[in-house]
Amino acid sequence: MSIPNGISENLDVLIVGAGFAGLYQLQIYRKLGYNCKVFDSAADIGGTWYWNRYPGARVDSPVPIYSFSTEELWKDWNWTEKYPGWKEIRAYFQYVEEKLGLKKDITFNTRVVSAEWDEGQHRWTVTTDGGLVVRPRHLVLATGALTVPYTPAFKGLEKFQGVCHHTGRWPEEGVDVKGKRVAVVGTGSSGVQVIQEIGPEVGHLTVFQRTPNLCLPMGQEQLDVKTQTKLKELYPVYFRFRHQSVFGFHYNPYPKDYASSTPEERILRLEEYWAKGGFQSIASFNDTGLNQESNDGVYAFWRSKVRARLRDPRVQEKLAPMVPPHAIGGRRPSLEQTYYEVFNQDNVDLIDLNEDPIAEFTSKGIVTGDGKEHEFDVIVLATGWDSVTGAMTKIDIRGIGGRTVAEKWKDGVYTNLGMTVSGFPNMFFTYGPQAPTAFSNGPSCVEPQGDWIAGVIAHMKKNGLTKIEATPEAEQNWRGMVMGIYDMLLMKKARGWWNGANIPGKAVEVLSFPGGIPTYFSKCTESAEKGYEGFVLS
Ligand code: N01
Repeated sequence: MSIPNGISENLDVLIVGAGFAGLYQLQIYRKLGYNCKVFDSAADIGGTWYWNRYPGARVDSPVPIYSFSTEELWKDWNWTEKYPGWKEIRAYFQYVEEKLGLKKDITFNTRVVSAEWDEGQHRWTVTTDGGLVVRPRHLVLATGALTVPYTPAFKGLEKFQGVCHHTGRWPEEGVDVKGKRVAVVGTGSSGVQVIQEIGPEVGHLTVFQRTPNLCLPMGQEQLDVKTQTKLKELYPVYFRFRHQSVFGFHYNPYPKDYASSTPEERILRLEEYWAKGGFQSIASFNDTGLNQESNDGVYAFWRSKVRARLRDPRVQEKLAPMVPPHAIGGRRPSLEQTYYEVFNQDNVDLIDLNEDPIAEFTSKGIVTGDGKEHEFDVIVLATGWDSVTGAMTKIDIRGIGGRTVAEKWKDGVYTNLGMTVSGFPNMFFTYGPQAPTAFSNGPSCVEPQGDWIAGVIAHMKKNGLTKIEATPEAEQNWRGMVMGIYDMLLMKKARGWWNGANIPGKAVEVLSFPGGIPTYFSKCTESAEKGYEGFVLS
């Protein structure tokens, strides 16, 4: 395929992905005057917000934390909600486009299918599904952590004659569910949001749950321009604090142990933080993720709050069991507003897949283990993603010696600083494995990662260097540190997308850096200040 106008074959940088991470980097390289382009398989900018348009999809990090930190992009922009929905976030991306005019350097509807390292030229040869070939010096994968939808291999799935979509591929024009018989399979964040949104309008809803989601109150607020204008005086502080906060938010957990608090302190602190809403609801103590007794105490508090909202004792036990299904905070909690109330509706059934597994799909619906056929007009597959590594291993990326990333990571992930891989020179990635990713607000992670990557590339340009490669020793050390921290955490006993256990055959291990944003970026800065320690440059 011929190269479209404006794209030269020998790019300085090719970025894959036009979400927060890709756009942030594009504007940096533009300012540096580099020849940089972005490819994205979507038809527009927004990354995850282009694809996730299922009913109820909304962010669960509050604004302005969940936005670009650049003043030009927040000075005149106002949100209507503290946790905006997908339509408003997409409007925000269009506003970013109005301000920065990034689209002229982005090629849409273009999926990168392969990338091969050319050791002679110190360049990547990148090929797209449309046959376009470019040879960038540097390849930046801003492909996102939750990009490749996972649909379990349900028997007979293809036989279903009604409407059936994965949440991550919901049709742009929407699906009419009013008065319909609807099934939702999966109760992760996507499932919770769909259930809460469509519950009041469907004819009948059947929820297929395997593991209860230990949901937290969102604490949604409507925002007005006047309040935001005042708050904007503090925005620079908020954005700087993101990098001092463990999870990239505007707070840190209360700096006291549950274990060493008095019973009265425990209750007062738990109530105080619960009232704040968001993930902060369970940030009332700083040992919840480490100490089983503390975690059990916080769980018991959570359970009492949830049970108080549910009428049916059976449903109480299914959604908020006496025995915790896993440590609270050990899997990603969803933020909800009216999720639990939906289960008090007479037209809502909850099927526990541990008692009644899905046997097969039929033309009319789903047959469960007890032989009963449940008939549906619409089935929503909220069954998650091949997370964190999936978008990278899906591309046929061949490094030195022709080895692919997928082969290298088959039995476990190896990276240096969660942004580079030994054997794959001049390749960087953001919001991927062994970086804060799943344990961080997105923009808080991808902006400083983008700055770090741009810093490396600028250093190389300035010094006439054409190749950078992580050393295997640095990778071993990085992996050792990631696993060492994880070993101390209660979350290691939980199974889900945080550790790859949701995908059959995937190596089960923590996929994100669990040591917090400040530690992570201090390690990245340290490497840079020592002349990119852990890398070989030539
Ligand atoms: O995916 P998930 P998600 N049979 O993997 C079930 C972000 N996000 O798309 O828990 C039956 O969490 C599975 O069951 P179990 C956020 O970071 C953010 O919901 O494995 N069920 C689970 O219930 C989130 O954490 C927002 O037992 C099966 C569900 O499917 C991440 O994306 C909104 C099954 C998958 O849940 C992923 O969330 C949405 C099977 N064979 C998403 N296989 C915001 O609010 C899987 N399941 C910003």
